[in-house]
Amino acid sequence: MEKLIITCALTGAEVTKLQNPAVPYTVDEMAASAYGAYSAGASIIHLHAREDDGRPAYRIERFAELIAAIRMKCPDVIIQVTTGGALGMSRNERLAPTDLLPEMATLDCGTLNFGGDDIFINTENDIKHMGQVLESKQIFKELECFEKGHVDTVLRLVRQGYLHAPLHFSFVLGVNGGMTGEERDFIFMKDSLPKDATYSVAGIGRYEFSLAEHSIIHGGHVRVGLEDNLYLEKGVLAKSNAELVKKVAGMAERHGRLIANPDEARSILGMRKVK
Ligand code: KMH
Ligand code: ZN
Repeated sequence: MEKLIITCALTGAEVTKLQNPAVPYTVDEMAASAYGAYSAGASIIHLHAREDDGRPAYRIERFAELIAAIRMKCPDVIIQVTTGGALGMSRNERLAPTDLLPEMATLDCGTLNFGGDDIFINTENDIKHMGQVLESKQIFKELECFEKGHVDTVLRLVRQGYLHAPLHFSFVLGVNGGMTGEERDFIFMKDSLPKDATYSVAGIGRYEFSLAEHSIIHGGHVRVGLEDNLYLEKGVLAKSNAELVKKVAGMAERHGRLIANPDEARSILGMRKVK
């Protein structure tokens, strides 16, 4: 089996320090959290920006500061910027960090309810436009799919010539409004992919570690982090992103799966160039 690529989603846009004081906001907090995750085995950092008070940010200056601070501490880590941003951001706001030409970025592949009155909007034209922006800038895409219809959309857009290989998917399962994160959901998603595609799994909330284990066993990759889940175990808040990564690294060891370093991750995913 390939080595395991662990992604750490440091902070996202929705969780707060009121829910868990370890959620990083400031540039220093983000860099320290990235370093902890990287030292524990993460080779990809999934990056959202926050202002110091925790508000989601899309300012290119803030992303530039964050990337520089993370690079200082983790020179070879793969930085994956979000283009999902936060609910309510426009297409151009969400694309802002791609002007920094990061090595990797997410592409969200369908609309879904996001709890209460919230909707995470990704129209077909959004996906086509944002996908073409990433490809034209040679930024490696991670295709975020919250349910099976999103996978089908990607495969259709590939057939129609709007999106191109390499196809690397992220199944984000367990969002209220998307697909749940039971084992059968994961199997259905992974069995729907073409043979040469790669995938990582991000379980939201209580699904984080059960899905990580299924993916480790089946040869997929794993995303964990405070963006997705605030708890180390039921009723116990995680003290850091590093703690969540360490838990997955321990699981991988028990299953005999080695952990990929960033360059190994680049090669497994077929990333075009090492920056
Ligand atoms: N904050 C969510 C609405 C991504 O990073 O690409 C979207 C999100 C997806 O987190
Ligand atoms: Zn995200």
